Amino acid sequence: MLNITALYILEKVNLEGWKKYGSRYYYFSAEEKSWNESRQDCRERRADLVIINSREEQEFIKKENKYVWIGLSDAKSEGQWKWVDESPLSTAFWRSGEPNNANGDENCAVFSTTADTLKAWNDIPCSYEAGWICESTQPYVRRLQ
Ligand code: 2F8
Ligand code: CA
Repeated sequence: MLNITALYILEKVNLEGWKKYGSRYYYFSAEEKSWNESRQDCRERRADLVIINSREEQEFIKKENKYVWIGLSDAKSEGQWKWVDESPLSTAFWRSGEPNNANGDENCAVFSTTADTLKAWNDIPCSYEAGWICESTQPYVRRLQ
């Protein structure tokens, strides 16, 4: 049986994957996966891929300087970008010239930071591997049975 101290340490280790920004928590992966596998990982953490609703949130993610999937895709209908909660895209931060659906096969959005601009998103094939960011109202803490 685990004692209270051991449980506390386990919770602390798990919480370290999450960062708080505003009222939300963000999990930055240490691995790389496809967009679908990344989304699945978020769901297993009681979260979903990040939805970016503001310039401030975009700035927060840019500071991490990582190549990561965000919860934005046009896989269901080409050119109709939707967030994972089905909401349509309003404020966008595409890189110059993006999204371009290169080779007719780019349906998922990745955060690909460049210097001196907030315009960081690119569409790439969903099967490519990248890191990912999950977003949740609460950090998920896995408890051992
Ligand atoms: O020049 C922009 C173009 O660059 C790459 O293709 C050559 C990107 N592809 C990948 O990162 C897989 C395109 O998405 C991007 O539009
Ligand atoms: Ca592209």
